[in-house]
Amino acid sequence: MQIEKYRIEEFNHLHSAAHERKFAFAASSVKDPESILQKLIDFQIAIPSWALGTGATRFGRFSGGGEPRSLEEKIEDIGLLHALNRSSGAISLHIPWDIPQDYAAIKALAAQHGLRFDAMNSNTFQDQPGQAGSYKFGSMQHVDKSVRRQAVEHNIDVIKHGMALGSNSLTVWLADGSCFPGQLNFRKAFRNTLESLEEVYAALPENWKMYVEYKAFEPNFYSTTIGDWGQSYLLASKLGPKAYTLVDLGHHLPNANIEQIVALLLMEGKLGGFHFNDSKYADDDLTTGSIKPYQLFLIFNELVEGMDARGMEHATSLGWMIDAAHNVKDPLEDLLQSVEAIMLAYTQALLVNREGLAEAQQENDVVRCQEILQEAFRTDVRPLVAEARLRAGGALAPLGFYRKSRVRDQLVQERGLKTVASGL
Ligand code: RM4
Ligand code: MN
Ligand code: MN
Repeated sequence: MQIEKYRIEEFNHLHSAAHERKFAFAASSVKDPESILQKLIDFQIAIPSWALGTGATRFGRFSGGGEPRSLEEKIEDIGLLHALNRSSGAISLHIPWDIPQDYAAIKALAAQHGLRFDAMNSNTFQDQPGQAGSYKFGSMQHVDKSVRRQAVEHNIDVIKHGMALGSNSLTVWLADGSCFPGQLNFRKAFRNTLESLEEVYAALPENWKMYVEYKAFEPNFYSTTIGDWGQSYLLASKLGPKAYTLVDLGHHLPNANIEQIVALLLMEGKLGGFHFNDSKYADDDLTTGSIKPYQLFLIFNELVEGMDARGMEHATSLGWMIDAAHNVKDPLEDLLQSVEAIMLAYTQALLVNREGLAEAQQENDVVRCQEILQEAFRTDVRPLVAEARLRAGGALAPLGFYRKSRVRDQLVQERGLKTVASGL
């Protein structure tokens, strides 16, 4: 389905008087609202192709119906999100879950919805039918060279799919590691991984980036070969200038100071991209901003400060992607909430009084440092984000529109109740 523009306009009209009042107040209390609005309009967050259906835990899966049955329908779903919020103008594909059959047609469809192809994701954590070697004991780290070779070939294949679609980055996340002490020689596993990644790196086109994602644990529970940002940074440094670390918010040990990790990676020019989600305990893949919105703000605070210090473009210098799963919510509603939370945190970070903070830090005025950060965090920036969306042609309240026009019911009617999307 497609949402006609006039329906969004009609909806916005109903809400415009209230919005204008709130926006006038919000704009009058910030410095240079126009430049903030432009930054918000430019900022796009890629939607993962693997998170448009209902996720599952190992205990069960409870589908809500109307899930996309093909890559085409996934693009259509992201098109719906983007039509409503104008901030979801990209798709991140997971291979082999979403191998395009007809590149030209897929590209044309994406373009029709205003979407570009963000990072391509490879998958060497599951065995595929007909595959010669097994990834049960790892892929790029594997003791058997032929399995490592197979993993390398797969990644090179993913790059080729991405080239055909106009993507320019590859995200490598490895489940490699060990479940028990003694199972693995750590040094050999790391070296094998490096050697394999070097082969993939050599196949990267000139303008491509490689994102090396880390994760503390799961599915391996004793060690993970790329388990933290240090290990990822080490690999990215050894690989070369096209390799970067990717930070997934759910991939740290409890209470890790992610904002500090972000600051240092940025300082070293090695932060490549983000997988947004939220978590309480581990890789919970919950809606971004649903559990720790202050942490999200603090991360954006470091991102804005660090990117500005290096003269980087907020919208394009890093890969911004969501990586979430939806077990109890409608995936599209969940994604609308995540994008909104990201936009809010970004906006709040733009409001931080940078000179004031630097001065307070210099004077060791700890109280004032906190006041400055929380002044920004406690500002209601929703009207600013809504105004940016309005100017870009989106809905004042995307979720409100989605529910009022019963988008999910229509999708169920079109696609059926018992559809299953490929992915998590
Ligand atoms: C992993 C990791 C990867 C994602 C897979 C599906 O935990 O976050 O980025 O591609 O899940
Ligand atoms: Mn991830
Ligand atoms: Mn994950």
